[in-house]
Amino acid sequence: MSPAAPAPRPISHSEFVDSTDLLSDPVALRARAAEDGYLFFRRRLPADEILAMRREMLAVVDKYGWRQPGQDDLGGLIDYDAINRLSEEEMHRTDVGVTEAAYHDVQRLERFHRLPHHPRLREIYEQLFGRAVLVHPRHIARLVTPHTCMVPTPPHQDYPYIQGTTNTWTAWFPIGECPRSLGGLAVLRRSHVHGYLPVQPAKGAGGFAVPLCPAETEWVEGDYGLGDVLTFPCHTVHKALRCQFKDRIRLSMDVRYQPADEPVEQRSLNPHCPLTWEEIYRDWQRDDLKYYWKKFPLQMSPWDDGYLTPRRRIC
Ligand SMILES: O=C(O)CCC(=O)C(=O)O
Repeated sequence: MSPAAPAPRPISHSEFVDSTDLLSDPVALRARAAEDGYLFFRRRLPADEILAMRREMLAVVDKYGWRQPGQDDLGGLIDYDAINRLSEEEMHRTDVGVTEAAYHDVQRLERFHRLPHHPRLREIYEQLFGRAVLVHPRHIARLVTPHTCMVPTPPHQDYPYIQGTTNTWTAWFPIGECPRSLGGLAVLRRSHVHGYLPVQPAKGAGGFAVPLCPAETEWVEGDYGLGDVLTFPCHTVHKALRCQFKDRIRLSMDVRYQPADEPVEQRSLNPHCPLTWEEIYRDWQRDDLKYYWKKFPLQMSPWDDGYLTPRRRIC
């Protein structure tokens, strides 16, 4: 008789555990990361820096007429009709929640490229890696509007989209407060231990999802305050929660970090849009972050299409 398939474990939900107290103890920090497959830090980034970033992103949203009138420059109320006048095709050109023109405006913001280098973010990865940190310059902004074609980012791993080293970590942080009702990011605790999981086409950012089957047990989530940061290695499965509002925008950033002496794939050094770096740098006040990655003797690795090739998964 063949042995019966193990019964699927029930799915549970828990709250992020704050790891701030482990930042001074790299051994304990790494042990928690290895155990849980994520780290969460309350108020890691200064509130005034997040609010300044929010003001600049919302000014772009305002420029295109998608914000409701009568709110201050930090208010995230969106004109549902105005945003829904945009075609699905236009929205899908970026999949970040706004049109290509608006996304390019955000990508040109100097502050958007400066924030990921904040010493309080770098400190996390200096402690985790114990050696020089490479901040990937390819930052992603999400301006998740209530356009009807926007669906929450499906469960996925970042490795297929980033490649290079499996030791790359994502930092995800909202640009403003983000209660779970606004659709923050959740992680599947310990999912990194499975390594690469095959993908299937899915709706939502990235266009692929991992079918979860036995891996799906404990989703960890929380209400993000100003400056809170979630970080995880590139095999940790994560997804966005569904936004409960039809009139609010969720602003957030995805940034990647890796040890500078491990392989990196060329796309991680390119902008996350068709602009060139020169076009992005055009109005910057300072030069120190222009092409900063070129000072590292980087070891380049090739792109492999196979990771984003759908395969049947046996549960
Ligand atoms: O913010 C989102 O909806 C998706 C972010 C994400 O998946 C990532 O940072 O890798």
